[in-house]
Amino acid sequence: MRAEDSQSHTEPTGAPAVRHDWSAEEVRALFDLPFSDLIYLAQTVHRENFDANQVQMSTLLSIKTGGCPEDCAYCPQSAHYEAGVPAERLMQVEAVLDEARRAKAAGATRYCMGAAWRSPKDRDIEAVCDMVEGVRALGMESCVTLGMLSAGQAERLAEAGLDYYNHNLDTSEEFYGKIITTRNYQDRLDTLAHVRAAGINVCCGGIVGMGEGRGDRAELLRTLANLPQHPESVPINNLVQVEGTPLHGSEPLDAFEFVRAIAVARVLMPRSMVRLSAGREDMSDETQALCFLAGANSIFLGDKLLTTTNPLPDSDMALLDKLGVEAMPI
Ligand code: SAM
Ligand code: DTB
Ligand code: SF4
Repeated sequence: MRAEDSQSHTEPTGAPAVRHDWSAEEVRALFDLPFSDLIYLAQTVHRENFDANQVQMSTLLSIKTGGCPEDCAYCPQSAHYEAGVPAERLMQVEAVLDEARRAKAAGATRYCMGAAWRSPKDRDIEAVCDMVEGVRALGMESCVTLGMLSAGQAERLAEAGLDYYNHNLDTSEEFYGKIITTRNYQDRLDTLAHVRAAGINVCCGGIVGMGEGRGDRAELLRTLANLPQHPESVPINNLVQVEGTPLHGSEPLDAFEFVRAIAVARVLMPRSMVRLSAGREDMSDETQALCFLAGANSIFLGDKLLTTTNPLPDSDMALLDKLGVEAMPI
C-alpha cells in the first residue's frame, strides 16, 4: 500500500514537502513550462519517490453495466444516450471472482470493479462487500467505483476490507456543468470525504480531451492536490470517444498536452500513483513511454476497460519489456 504517511510542510528528512496549497498561477506555470523542463522536473520528482522502472497493474471489470440515470456526456453507460450498451443486472459474486482469478494470473495486482450507478442501494453494497472479500482472499488489492456513497456505506465497505474507492472529479469545477447536469461538484467532494473518513484509500482523477482548456486541466489537478490528503491513486483518462455519446466527434487532445497533464499530476502529487488510464489504445508506444517518463506509474491491464477496449495484454507486456519496466509488487 502506498498511502502517504506524512503530508506536512516541514519534513525533517530533507525530502521536498508534499504541498496542499498550490495557487492557480503556480499550477498554470507548470503546464506552461517548456516541454523538456516539465518532463525533467516530473522525472526528478518521480525518482525521489518511486522506483522509476516499476509500473503497477490494475484490471477492470464492469460488474453492473449500462442504464445509468446520470447524464455524463462522455459515458456510453448513460441511459440518456444511445451508445449500444444494454443495461444489465449486477453480476454474481462467483462470476466476478472467476474474472479476478484470470486477471491475477495475467499479472494484475489490483482488481477494480465498476458499476453504472448514480449511487448504490444498501443491498447492492452487501453484494459488493462479498466481491471485495473474495478479491482480497485471492491476494489482490480491491477497488470499487459505485457512484456517490453515504458515510455509512463507505464505513460498510471499509469493514469488508476495501482497499481503494475510485470516484473521479473528472474536470474543473467550472467545466463540470458542461459535462454533467445530474449532480454537482460538491456531491463528488462529499463522497470523497466519506471515503477518506472511513479510512479507505482514495482513487480520484479525471478525463482530458473533452473540449476543456489547459486552464481546466490545471484546475482539476490543483483541486486534487489541494485536498486535505492527496488521493493515493490519480487516474488520468484520455477521453474514449464512443459513438452515440455527446462528446463523440470532439477534437482529440494533442499527445504532448496529455503528457503535460501526467507530468503536472506527478509534480503536484509526488507520492501518489499516477495512472495512465483510459485512451491508451489510441496512443502510440512512444506517447505511452513519454507518459512513463513524465511520472505515470500505473496502467489498466486487460483487453477491456469497462465497456470499451484496451490494448491486448501481450502487446502491453511487449512494450513494458522494451522499456525495461517491471511490474510493481503490492
Ligand atoms: N458510475 C460511477 C461513477 O461515475 O462514479 C462509476 C463508474 S464510471 C464509468 C467511472 C469513471 O470512468 C468516470 O468517472 C469517468 O472518469 C470514467 N469514464 C467513463 N467513460 C469514459 C470515457 N468514455 N472515456 C474516459 N473515461 C471514462
Ligand atoms: C477511471 O478513472 N477510469 C476507469 C476506472 N476509473 C473505472 C474507467 C474508464 C472507462 C472507459 C470507458 C469504458 O470502458 O466504458
Ligand atoms: Fe453513470 Fe458513471 Fe457513466 Fe456517469 S460515468 S453515466 S455516473 S456510469
